[in-house]
Amino acid sequence: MDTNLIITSGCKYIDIDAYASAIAYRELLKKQGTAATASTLATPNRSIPPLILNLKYHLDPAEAPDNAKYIVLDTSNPEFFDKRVTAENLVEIIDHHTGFEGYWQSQKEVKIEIEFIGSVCTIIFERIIASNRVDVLDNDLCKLLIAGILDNTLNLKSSITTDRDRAAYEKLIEIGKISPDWGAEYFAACEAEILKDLETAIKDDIKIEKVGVLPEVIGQIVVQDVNNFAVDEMKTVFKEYPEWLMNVISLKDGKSYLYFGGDGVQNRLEELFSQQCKVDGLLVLDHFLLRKQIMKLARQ
Ligand SMILES: [Mn+2]
Repeated sequence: MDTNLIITSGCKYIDIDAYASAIAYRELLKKQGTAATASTLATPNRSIPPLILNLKYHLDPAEAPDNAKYIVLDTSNPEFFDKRVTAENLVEIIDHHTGFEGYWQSQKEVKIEIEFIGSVCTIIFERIIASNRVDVLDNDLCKLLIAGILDNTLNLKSSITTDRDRAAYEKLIEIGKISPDWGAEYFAACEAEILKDLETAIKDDIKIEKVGVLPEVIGQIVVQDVNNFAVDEMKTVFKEYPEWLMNVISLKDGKSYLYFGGDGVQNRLEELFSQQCKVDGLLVLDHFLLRKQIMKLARQ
């Protein structure tokens, strides 16, 4: 396609929220007469299982013309943008992570929408509706957006879930005539990928960013039941890092199990969460928090 407008996301890995929102935004722009491609140099992580890759929508090859302009979704920290993005070729950012809103407000030439809601897929869905382009929302595109919303909000149960996310989910189910089982099917497909290779699943979702008192290296994984989680296998992933934190979200009991390593980390975490560890190297929160919420807490 003859276009220089490229929709992309972060540089290390991309998750289903970035993947689905980039594809849906491309489809919306196309319908509006603006040709765009959606591509990444990053690795799709385990939130994009074969079930998703077998839908009819895909990313485009990551070829970029010299005069390419970029739209970045699902991240606003310039350090982590897709490697093709520069200060000169960036035109728009849509994100739901905190920390860089102020910086981008001062960069007047870049269009910005950064809101702390459940998922970027919700924002793209709302844009489709606001543009009167509900006709782009066929069955497969609805499935993609629903997967992004459910993954990033933990099945709409995370406290970052807003009424906007819930409304987007309900409307997508209705518009695409999607079976209410689609969410469970999607989560089962992700879990199967994780169990196949836990180490890779963890590695493909590590954030390296220094925020407040937190260790610089933070992993996250969602499991049905923490009792089936292979803690020793997880720890081998972090061997190379002097300090690290792993957020294991256990859906069964609705808690975050924060495993960590490194000198002084225990004291810093106990202070941040105003809570003592019952076992060394593990802090159990009585409710689950997403990594972005933990990072937001540490920024305050
Ligand atoms: Mn996201």
